[in-house]
Amino acid sequence: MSNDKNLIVEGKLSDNERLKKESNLLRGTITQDLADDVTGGFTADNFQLIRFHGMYQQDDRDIRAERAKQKLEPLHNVMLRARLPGGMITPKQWLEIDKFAQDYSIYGSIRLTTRQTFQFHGVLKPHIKSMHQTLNATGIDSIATAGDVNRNVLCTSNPIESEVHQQAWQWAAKISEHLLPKTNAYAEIWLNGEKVDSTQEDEPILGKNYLPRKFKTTVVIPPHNDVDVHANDLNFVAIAQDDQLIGFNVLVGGGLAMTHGDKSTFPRKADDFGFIPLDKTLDVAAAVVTTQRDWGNRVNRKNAKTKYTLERVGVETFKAEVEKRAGLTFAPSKPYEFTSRGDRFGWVEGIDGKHHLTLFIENGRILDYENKPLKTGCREIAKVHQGDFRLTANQNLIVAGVPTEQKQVIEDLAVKYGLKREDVSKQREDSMACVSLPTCPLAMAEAERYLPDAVSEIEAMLNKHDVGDESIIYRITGCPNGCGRAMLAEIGLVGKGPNKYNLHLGGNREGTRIPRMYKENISDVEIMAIIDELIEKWAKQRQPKEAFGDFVIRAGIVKPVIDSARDFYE
Ligand code: SRM
Ligand code: SF4
Repeated sequence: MSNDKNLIVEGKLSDNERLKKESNLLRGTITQDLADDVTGGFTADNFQLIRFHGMYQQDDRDIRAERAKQKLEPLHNVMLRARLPGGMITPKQWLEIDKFAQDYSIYGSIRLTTRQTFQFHGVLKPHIKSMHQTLNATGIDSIATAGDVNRNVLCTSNPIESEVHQQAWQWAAKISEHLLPKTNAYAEIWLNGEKVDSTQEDEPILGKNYLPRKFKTTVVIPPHNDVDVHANDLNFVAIAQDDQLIGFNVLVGGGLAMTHGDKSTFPRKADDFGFIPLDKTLDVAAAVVTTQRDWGNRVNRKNAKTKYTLERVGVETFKAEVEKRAGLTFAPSKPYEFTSRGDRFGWVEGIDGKHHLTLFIENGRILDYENKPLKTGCREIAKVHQGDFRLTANQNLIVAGVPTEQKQVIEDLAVKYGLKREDVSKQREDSMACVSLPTCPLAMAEAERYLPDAVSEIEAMLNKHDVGDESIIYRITGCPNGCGRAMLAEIGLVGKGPNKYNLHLGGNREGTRIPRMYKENISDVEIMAIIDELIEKWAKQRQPKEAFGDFVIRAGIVKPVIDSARDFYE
């Protein structure tokens, strides 16, 4: 690195840079691959390029070895991730996605994600185009939900302060649109759109080589931090006065992923840049994205996210560049506080007199289970519901905007189909896992399939130690990429190998402290023994209302992570 202030990393560019550059603005040869029915997969660069269109090629890892034995190629299929800014979806749209999942996906499920959208897993090549066309016909797309672009923009699912929510949600949608790729590739390939000469196209914000790495944005309404701002590159913290949005505090450079054994990678909290008025929102969004576009590391993808750019060039240098590009000076941040992250389950009444029902969906997996036909239940609700649905960043579902006269109808359906249950503990509601096996190619250990039993064990421990009415933010991710956001949990498990996890402790309930590694590479049995002992200590020695994550710090069981770039591996 020889340039001033290390603004640009010099060296051989990563291969992803070549493929983006040669992709003809994300077209590649996807159309040819689609027509090739000899393989169920996508070849060479297209394997990566379909991500920019919201799809990942996968195969079921449970049956991979068996198919190899039979000399069959893996059962290639795609996972699709939709773009739903702020997680908003109408009942009509729900009915369409339900039908598609039922008729054309291997697993039949609708999987709600930690970023307020849904995924179809297991769509075979012959159905991919019709999937996009079905979605498009209902007003949904999957543009830029993966790849080196700005992803689905999150927004607090807060149906109570509905006026501010409505305004914040509109900003989430506007930011999402503003930062989308402008290439016509998606329409041409999937929707039979008219062909456009790509040399005549421009990508004024993302650039023709797109971003160095994925980029994530939220709009958050304090005091709820349900979107987990510190997992995101760019956050707009809503500041309201007299129930009207007046502007945002801007936080930049959060992110949770790391690589086992590589200390140049680490989770990092976002930095506070200051306050901006509403009319500067899109300019600031573009300025942060273009600064990261120009300064982000295009040599080493492991150090390419905004969080590493800030560490390399310095927060003040990055911020000054954003000010220059956006044509403003950040004002000091307005005061705000995060006090919670979880969703508010059950019914709440909004200021508009409408009712909102938050349903707990374990692992976000909507499927018809024995005794719990969740998918049918959602379908039946969608058939009569007059408001909309909101997907939460905790993989749950809100039936929003229910008029008083319809409340009982929705309630009865939710109870009938096992969507609203009395037997879900607070602990279960506060627990989360990423997808992991069998579909995730990067999974090292179970997460989604392990979570239900893992939570039952914690519930039993809480009861045993007489703190059964308490809960702990407990999250499991199948590898250090952190999709289940374990790096913002009070207890976080990070997959290391089959039935082996690193155990992290000491995050807080508000999601503003990164948990530190307490034990490395241990089994579920060892983990449960440790947690049992710690819960006992907490139950006996805690101060009034002291949360588990705060207790383990105060009791000196782990040292708090304060400045993760420097002290995470201490
Ligand atoms: Fe993620 C990759 C699932 C939220 C960090 N993530 C993946 C892939 C696509 C695996 C792959 O690259 O082939 C996983 C697909 C599994 C499957 O079968 O569905 C996957 N990520 C998920 C979801 C579905 C987890 C869930 O259980 O809900 C979430 C979808 C979000 C969405 O709708 O857009 C999901 N991923 C996250 C989050 C949490 C968040 O954003 O709030 C993170 C950590 C925050 C962050 O980005 O720092 C996250 N996912 C990653 C990474 C590491 C990125 C990095 O900085 O290095 C990867 C791997 C990569 O990009 O190389 C990854
Ligand atoms: Fe897959 Fe790892 Fe993300 Fe889990 S954390 S979904 S195992 S990439």
